[in-house]
Amino acid sequence: RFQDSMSVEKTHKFWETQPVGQFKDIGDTSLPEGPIEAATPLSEVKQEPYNLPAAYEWATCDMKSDYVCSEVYNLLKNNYVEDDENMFRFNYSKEFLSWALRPPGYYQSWHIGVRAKVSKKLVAFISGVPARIRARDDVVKMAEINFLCVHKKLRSKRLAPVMIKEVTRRVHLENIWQAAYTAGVVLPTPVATCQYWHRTLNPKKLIDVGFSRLGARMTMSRTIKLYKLPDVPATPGFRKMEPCDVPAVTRLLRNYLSQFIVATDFDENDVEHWLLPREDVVDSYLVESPETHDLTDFCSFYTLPSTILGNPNYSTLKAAYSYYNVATKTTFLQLMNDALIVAKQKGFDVFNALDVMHNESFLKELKFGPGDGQLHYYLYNYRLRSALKPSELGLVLL
Ligand code: NHW
Repeated sequence: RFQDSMSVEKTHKFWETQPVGQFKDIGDTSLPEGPIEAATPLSEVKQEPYNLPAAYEWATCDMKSDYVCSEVYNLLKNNYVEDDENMFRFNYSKEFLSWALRPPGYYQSWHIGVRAKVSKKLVAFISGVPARIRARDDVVKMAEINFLCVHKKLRSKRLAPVMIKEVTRRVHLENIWQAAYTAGVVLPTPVATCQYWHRTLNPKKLIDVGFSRLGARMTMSRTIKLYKLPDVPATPGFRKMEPCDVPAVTRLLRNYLSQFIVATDFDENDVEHWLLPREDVVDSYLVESPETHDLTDFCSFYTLPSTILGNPNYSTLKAAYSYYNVATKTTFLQLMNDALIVAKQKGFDVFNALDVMHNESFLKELKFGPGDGQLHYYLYNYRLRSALKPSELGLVLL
């Protein structure tokens, strides 16, 4: 089977019309970095929503409403991203969605549903949240687009392009002209192509559900021994992050992220929202020096279970996803080993990490194995001279 990079590029009737890097421009270093199209006056932004097929209507989703949050949850639970073999489907929790969609300064108008006019059933969704993302020296206000989902029965009807145009319009109305998003599919054109790595925590279950296979010349008991972890973290001063840590964590993180070519630009409000621990949503730990009480190291992961499709014994795969990590005094190896230990204690079956930032420095030694899918990062209306290496990216989207 040919890999994406070798296969013939598909045509993209929609994406060819959008201000994104195009395949034909790859390698053309004469094109300038930065916005592809200039911002237009707000009075020139289309005031009315795009047209939907007659049976459907737009609905702005109030994610503060438990009922609406449940509707979005159920749409995604049944129709969102599956692996290539259709064995697993992401099952973002309601609490997670409420967190992911309501960061500081969020716009309710960017939480966009499509409903059937008669039944009012929610059949599609797309969302944006505001973020500052730095590309080289340029800190840009962007929308992070996520949770694009069309009900399985409405696929391949070109609904997605209309939804993307509508979210673009509503982002423009807030005078924001750039966006960042990730996808497993190849579109024009990735700013980076990353890989997921998986660290087995519960080998028996992962093998039983078909997530992994027993290695060659391995028995189950040898496999269990291979992935065994200590019961408690090893680093002195390793503890859960607390509200009083927000200023120091922000300093640690800002300093760390400044070295990457494209990175998130977190201030204290962002750190409070995105990194303070929330049960079953996001976990953050840090190392406080026992002598000086300085915060020297930080690690975090978010909770994203997947539904196991059609397995008689198990219904949910409990997965932790590496989020932002900073090591200044402890080694990344020891820090992330402690992250694995707490994730195991919390009952996760697997710990996933992308090869972004300095993650390569611990993946192999901590017994992560490469996954099969790739995750492509994209920017909308922002050009970089050439694609980045994963290690040049300081950005993790949910
Ligand atoms: S990626 C997860 C996306 N969701 C899923 O995979 C869930 C399961 N699949 C579905 O629900 C994280 C449907 O298959 C979807 C497509 C809805 C994906 N990104 O309606 P049609 C995100 O949420 C293009 C972008 O017939 P469909 C990030 C495709 O290439 N484009 O297809 C979202 C084709 O265009 P082309 C995607 O299968 C970022 C067209 O859609 C895409 O019924 C969004 C076909 O449409 C994807 N993941 O529905 C962009 N998948 O030109 C934000 C397919 O190739 C951009 N397509 O002909 C920035 C906007 C804000 C700017 C502000 C300045």
